[in-house]
Amino acid sequence: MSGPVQEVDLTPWPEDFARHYRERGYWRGQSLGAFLRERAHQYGERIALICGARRWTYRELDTHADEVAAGLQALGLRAGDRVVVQLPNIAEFFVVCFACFRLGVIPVMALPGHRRAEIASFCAISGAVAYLIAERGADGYDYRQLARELLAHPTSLRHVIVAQGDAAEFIALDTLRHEVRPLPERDAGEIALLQLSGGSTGRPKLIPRTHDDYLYSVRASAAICELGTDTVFLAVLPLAHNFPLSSPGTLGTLCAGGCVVVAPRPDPATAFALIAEHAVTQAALVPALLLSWLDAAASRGRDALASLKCMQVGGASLSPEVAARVRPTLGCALQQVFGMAEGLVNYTRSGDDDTRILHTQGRPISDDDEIRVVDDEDRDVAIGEVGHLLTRGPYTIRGYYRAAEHNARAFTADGFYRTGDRVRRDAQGYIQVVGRAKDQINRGGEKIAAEEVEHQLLTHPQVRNVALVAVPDAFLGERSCAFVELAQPDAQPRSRLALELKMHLRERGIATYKIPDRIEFVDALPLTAPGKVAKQQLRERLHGQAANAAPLHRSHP
Ligand code: OOB
Repeated sequence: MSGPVQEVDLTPWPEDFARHYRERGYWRGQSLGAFLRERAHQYGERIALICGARRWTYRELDTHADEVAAGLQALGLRAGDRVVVQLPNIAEFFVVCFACFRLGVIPVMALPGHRRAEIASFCAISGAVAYLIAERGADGYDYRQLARELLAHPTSLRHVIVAQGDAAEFIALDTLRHEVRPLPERDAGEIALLQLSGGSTGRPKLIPRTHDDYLYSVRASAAICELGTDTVFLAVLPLAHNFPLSSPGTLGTLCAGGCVVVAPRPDPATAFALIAEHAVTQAALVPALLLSWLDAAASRGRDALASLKCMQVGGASLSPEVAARVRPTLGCALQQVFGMAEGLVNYTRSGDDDTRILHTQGRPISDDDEIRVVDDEDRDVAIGEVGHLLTRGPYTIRGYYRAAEHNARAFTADGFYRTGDRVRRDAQGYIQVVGRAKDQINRGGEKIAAEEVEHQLLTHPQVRNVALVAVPDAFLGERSCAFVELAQPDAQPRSRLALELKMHLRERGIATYKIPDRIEFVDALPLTAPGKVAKQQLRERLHGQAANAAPLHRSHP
């Protein structure tokens, strides 16, 4: 009989797998801190980062990271401590992350859109001792206010550090630049960072990525994407997200000796100006953003984009029709990227024919990425058949951070991660994503765990039951619709109630992108035999309306 399951930070790879990954040269025992040091020796005076008017060489970035590591140490931070990092797209993001990597402090990669509910969860799960913010986001949001709200309740947080702008009562990052002292080298098998899972359950999940596994995915991605010292990568998506960070993203660019240009905002006006000014060669976008760039290039012309060589698109489904517009409209190649913060990343390759590039989401990074496509009973389906994607490999986690109960469901007994994606795979290993089994909404690449929003809505006294489902949307791919069963259906006008429910969610401090785009009131939610809400029926209801050209994208009311 087994006792209660033990919570662990890092579920290790079995020893025979670990040995194999080392023998194959995937895991090289280098930490992310040592990686930057090595690049600084190699590329010292080359420009590593451009952010606004600032340009930092590899050597400067390396030194800044050392100084801040010393400052964080002086503040009392120690190896193994967790720090929630929530920064807009600014160069300090890299300084802070590399400072943490050098100290062995573990950054939790929060996104700028997260609000009190999410940040409080990340703190509670990780026991973070510090929260690192900027005064304001690109949208003007004041993160110091969020910090104050967090500190108003019991919390593990001891420090709030402000990396840019007015620190008010908190610690300004600039005051933390200390004289550099040598630090012990980190063990590359340790957790380097905690990524966030898109999730499908009520509680967010943190993803422990080790130095060894993360760096392998970065190095291999940079090679597959053919990055080099001539690469100029424009970072438009939130810097902390796994796609622009590591696939191959900013870290891949630094790995290759290229230059990272940080875009404060992703809109075409901002991005096109930066592309022209810095002769950008690559960028990574989600499909919704690609659409807005395509429309802008089609109407304004693409003169500003002459330097672009390759546009990477991933994070959500890209339709072949939109994919086909990339070369004629932007004048560069398209590379599809299908990845996940848990690990596995797939790329189409530059030599692939158009059918592959337009219609598939590529094939895995590694020969040792094991892929299974299975039916509901975990039996392998034939090549070309649709099934659930399971994966295991040298940079895919074996378990979430401190989530033993969930891990038992999210992984098979032999360590395959259940991605929740429905795919088909061809004889050459190319994967096409056809849908999703997990209870998640992919809103333009931003992932919403349905259960999380449902739990929040259920805290409103008028909500008896609720189900959040995806509504097809021409721009974002999907938006969210909450079907709500009321406790007292006639208590107040529904239009007012819909507004009140959205307000309620805002007050509970959830990220704006998670607030339902639309709310539908129903007398009773349809149930399946075991008494679960029949979400498929609700989705079909919405699809039926879409076919009738109802304006589904409009927030309701
Ligand atoms: C990336 O990472 P996450 O963790 O935000 O989301 C992963 C999920 C996948 O399981 C899949 O459901 C969806 O996002 N997804 C795609 C896709 N790329 C990701 N669905 C359809 N087509 C694609 N190309 O989104 C991510 C991480 C690293 C690289 C790229 C994307």
